[in-house]
Amino acid sequence: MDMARKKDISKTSLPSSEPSYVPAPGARSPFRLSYRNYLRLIFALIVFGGGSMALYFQYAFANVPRYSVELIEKYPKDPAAFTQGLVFDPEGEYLYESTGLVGQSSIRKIAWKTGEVLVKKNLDSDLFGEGLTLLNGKFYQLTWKNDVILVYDQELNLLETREFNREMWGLTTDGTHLIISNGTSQLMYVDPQTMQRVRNVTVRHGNATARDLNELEFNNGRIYANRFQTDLVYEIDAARGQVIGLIDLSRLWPDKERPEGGVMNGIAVHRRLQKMFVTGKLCPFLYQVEIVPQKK
Ligand SMILES: [Ca+2]
Repeated sequence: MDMARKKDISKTSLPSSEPSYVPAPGARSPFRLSYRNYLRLIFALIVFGGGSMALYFQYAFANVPRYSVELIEKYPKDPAAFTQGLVFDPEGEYLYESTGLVGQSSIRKIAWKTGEVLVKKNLDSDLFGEGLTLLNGKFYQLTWKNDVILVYDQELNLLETREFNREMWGLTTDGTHLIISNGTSQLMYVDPQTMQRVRNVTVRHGNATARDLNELEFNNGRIYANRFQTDLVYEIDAARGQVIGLIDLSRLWPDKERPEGGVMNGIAVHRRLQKMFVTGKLCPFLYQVEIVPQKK
């Protein structure tokens, strides 16, 4: 992905690739077969067998629960922060944030109820900050295309710079591995000691791949992932790599109040409270939310 696309962060609607039964008005029914397609169907039935075809259509049209959010509380936050990573410490005492853009990238310790930035360390001017997580008492901060992962102590003193020759976007942890997104449907599981990839997981939505995975948050066997350029969060069963829910955050931050480039990005679960907090790039608030079924 080039810089031009990375910076093109205008808000878009839900992905158009999602399965749907509903044809456009006036559209020809997908179930009316031409003679040629009829022959293709017969051929497919012979080759794949009826059972496999049924399975194919089951996954092709798989649907998952859709959710919205109710706002519980909102807290002030630096509106100049181009949020790329967000995580609480285990007690939820402080919030930690990674911000991006060349020349503006930083790592921050924040008093989350007031938004006060208690510690801010700027990255070297050539580095573009990305995902952030806390594992075994160390913060890991990704860089987008700089081929390095920065490792800090709990006071955000830089301990070491590790080499990782991949494009990197979002980051979380299952308590063992670093889990890294790169804007595709792939999640890379990485050993934090060796920085070697242990495995890749392809995230699927029905039989399609769930693209554009960005900021991440692992909680109770699930990974929540912002979808790049949208206000949509995928809820992913981490063990199966399967999308099991779609959460729409768009109602939190009115369009007319957003600056250019303002889009939801940043998820942090407060473990003790078991509450989800979300924010956006250049967003003036941190939102505490409750996930609720989407109204029809
Ligand atoms: Ca996160």
